[in-house]
Amino acid sequence: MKHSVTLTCVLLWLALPVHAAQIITPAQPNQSASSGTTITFSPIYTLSAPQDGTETGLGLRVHFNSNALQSSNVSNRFAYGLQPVGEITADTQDFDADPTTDKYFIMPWVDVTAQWPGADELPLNLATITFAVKTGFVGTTYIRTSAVDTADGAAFQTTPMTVKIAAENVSINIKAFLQGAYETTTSLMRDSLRSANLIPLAQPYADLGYTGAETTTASILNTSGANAPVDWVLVELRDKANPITRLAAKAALLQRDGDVVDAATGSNALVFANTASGNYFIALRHRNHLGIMSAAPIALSSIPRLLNFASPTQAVYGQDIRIQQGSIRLLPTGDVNHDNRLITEGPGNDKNAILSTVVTSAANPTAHINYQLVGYNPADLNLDGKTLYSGPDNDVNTLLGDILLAPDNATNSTNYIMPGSLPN
Ligand SMILES: [Ca+2]
Ligand SMILES: [Ca+2]
Ligand SMILES: [Ca+2]
Ligand SMILES: [Ca+2]
Repeated sequence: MKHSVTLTCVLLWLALPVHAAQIITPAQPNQSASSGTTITFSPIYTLSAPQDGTETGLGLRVHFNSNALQSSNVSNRFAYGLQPVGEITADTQDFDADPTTDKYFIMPWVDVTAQWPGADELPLNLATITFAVKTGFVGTTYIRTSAVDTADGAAFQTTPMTVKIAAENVSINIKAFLQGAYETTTSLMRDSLRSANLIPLAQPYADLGYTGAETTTASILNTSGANAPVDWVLVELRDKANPITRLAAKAALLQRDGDVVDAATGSNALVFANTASGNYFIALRHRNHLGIMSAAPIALSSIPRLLNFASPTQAVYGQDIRIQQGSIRLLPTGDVNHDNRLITEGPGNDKNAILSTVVTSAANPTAHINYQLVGYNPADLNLDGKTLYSGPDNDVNTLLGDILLAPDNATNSTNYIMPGSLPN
């Protein structure tokens, strides 16, 4: 009796198919990347001995950290038994036992005839999965796999892919002049805002949709001479394929001699942290001057690249609206209301914005039209620290001159609308 039980067990064991472990190994287990680039994950499939290749398929989850990576494409999928790729799903049950891999998607292969994938195919590359490395993530992240279903009785073994994402910076030297502040006698810009202690310590570009945390220091604002700060400016890196899209921005200080410098350090090299080397449109904006942008995308890397908007040979995007002043070029002043146009007559005009700033100020309770309003104000078009609607050094005349002499205003009409060239 005892003998027959043993024999029955042996026969039963022989009757069962001999199943192996299904094994996934990344083609490149260790990769290095930087933000803005892409990496590929190629899961290589094989079986532990015997490699008979007669399985019913595999349901493979691919796990990744969505803070570091964005799944962008699955290609070259092994065709036999192929089923559609699943949606990207939150890994709330943490199937791969790694809490940092918060998302997964499923790639299934099914063969009811248990001939998957075929012995001559092993080892085989199941797919090429492309991930974009997200901007801002620095450190090590993993792509792991787990099995929804293995072939009947098969174990599952997997090795993760390790991705080390290094910080990458790009650096630019920018030079530009603002018409409102420019003084022909010195060929420098005036620093009246600075000398009147009106330049804020924190960047002032929330009105332009920029909420960066840049600040400067009292020490930098105490600098006099050619390197004295004139005002804050905003530098933008825009998408080479779509120049309306701002990919990165940095508020910086403009010096009297035209250098745009880091607000915290005073360095001429403006460094954009966690930004991949590559081609970008570069735009320069100011609170009340029309902005400007490079004519074409410019290759940036960690080695500072010079962009001189003051030079007539620096090509600019769209119509060249810069004001000619001898051999240099100036950004036109006058956009009090930040609508990327200069207007002196009719709806939305910048001239009335100056008037209403003066007459509605609490400091001017009797609403005098010729009141000199002291302060850091977008209506102060010549950046002398005073908003003035009429009289000597008023803020209206330069705006009016820009309108009358605009290249396309053939009739020198005061109701001409001068469009900015910065796409928005
Ligand atoms: Ca996980
Ligand atoms: Ca300088
Ligand atoms: Ca305007
Ligand atoms: Ca003024």
